[in-house]
Amino acid sequence: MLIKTKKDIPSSEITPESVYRNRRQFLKDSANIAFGAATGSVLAGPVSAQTGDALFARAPVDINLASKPEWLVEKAANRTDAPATGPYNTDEELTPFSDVTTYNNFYEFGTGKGDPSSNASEFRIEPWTVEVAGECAKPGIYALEDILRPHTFEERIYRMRCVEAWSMVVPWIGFSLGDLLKRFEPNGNANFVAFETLVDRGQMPAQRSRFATIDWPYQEGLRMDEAMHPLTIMATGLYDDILPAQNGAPLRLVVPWKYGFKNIKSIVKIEFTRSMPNNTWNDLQPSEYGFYANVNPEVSHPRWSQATERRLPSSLFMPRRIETKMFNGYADEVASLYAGMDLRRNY
Ligand SMILES: Nc1nc2c(c(=O)[nH]1)N[C@H]1C(S)=C(S)[C@@H](COP(=O)(O)O)O[C@H]1N2
Ligand SMILES: [Mo]
Repeated sequence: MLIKTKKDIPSSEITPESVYRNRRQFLKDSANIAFGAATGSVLAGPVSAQTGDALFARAPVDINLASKPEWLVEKAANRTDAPATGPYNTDEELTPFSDVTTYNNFYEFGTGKGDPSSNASEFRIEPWTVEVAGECAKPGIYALEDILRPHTFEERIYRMRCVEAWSMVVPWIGFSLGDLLKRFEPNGNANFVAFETLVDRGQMPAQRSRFATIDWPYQEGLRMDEAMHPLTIMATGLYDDILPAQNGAPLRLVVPWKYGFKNIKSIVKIEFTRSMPNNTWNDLQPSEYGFYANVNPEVSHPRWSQATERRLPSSLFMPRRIETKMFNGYADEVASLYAGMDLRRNY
C-alpha cells in the first residue's frame, strides 16, 4: 500500500482538490487497514498520526474574505465525515475548486459569472448576525456564533443544477437546516420559512447600481416540510474550508433537488410564515421561475429545454452534456413530498 504524504507532492500540485482527495483517500485507506487488522491480513505498514496530520494540512489558497474567523475555520476543520455513499454523498467526479469558486451566480456582486469572485475579495463576515422572526417561540437577533455553536458540521457531496442548465458536484460542509429551525420552536402557523440575503451597498456593487433589476434583498423560501427534510442543509464551507464570499459566506442554503436559485447566499434573516413567501426569481419573471423550482427534465423553461445539462468543468471541446434527472437524482428521497401535485403547474 502506498500512502502519499504531502511531502511527496510538489507544492505546485497542491490544489484544494488534491489535498482534499488525498485526505479522502487516507480516510479510505485507514478504514481498509482497520478492516485488514481485524481479519488478520498482512499490513503494508503502520499509519502514524503524523502522516494523518500531514494529509490534513490545508492548501495555501486564499479565500475571498476580509478576514477568516478562527473559530469558524476550526469548526469546519473539525467536522465529521458523512457516510461515503448514499444520498448524502454522490461519488460522481467533483467539480474542481477553481470552477466552484469562479463560475458563480451572486447578482449582488454583478451578473457575470466571474463578477462575484472578482468583486468580493474583501467581503466582511465579522460581525454577522441572523434575525429570526415570525411564527416561532424564539425570535431574536442571533450572532453567527450562537447560530452555529450547537451544530457539528459534516460533509455533503451534492449535485447542484442551475436553472440555466449547467451543473456541478460540490463537497459542501454544513449541517441540517431542520436541526437549526427546531431550536427556534416554530409554531403551528409556520407553514413556510423565508430567507433574506444581506443588503450592504458599500460591499455589494450591484446594489448601488441604478440599473439593478432585482429588488434587494434577494429572497427565497421553502415549504416547512422541504426545510425540515434531511437533505436540506445550511452550508458553511466547501472543499475543506469555510465558504468564500462568492459562494455565499458565511451561511447559505443548499437544497440539492431544486434549481440553484433556491440556494440563497449570505443569509441574514430567517422568518417563519403562514403564507408562501416571495422568491426573487419568481418575482422577476413568474412565468419562467416558480416557487418550487424542483429540478425536472420533463418541464422545459419557456426559452430552453431542461432535459440535459452541462456538467462543469465543460468547454466547447469537452461539453460534458449529461441527462438531467428528476429531482436532480434525489427522487427516492423527496418525490413523496410532492405526491398528488401537478409538477407542470407547480414549477
Ligand atoms: N443572494 C443570492 N443568492 C443566490 C444567487 C444570487 O444571485 N444572490 N444566485 C443563485 C443561483 S441562480 C445559483 S445557480 C446559485 C449559485 O451558487 P454558487 O455560485 O455557489 O455555485 O446561487 C444562488 N443563490
Ligand atoms: Mo442558478
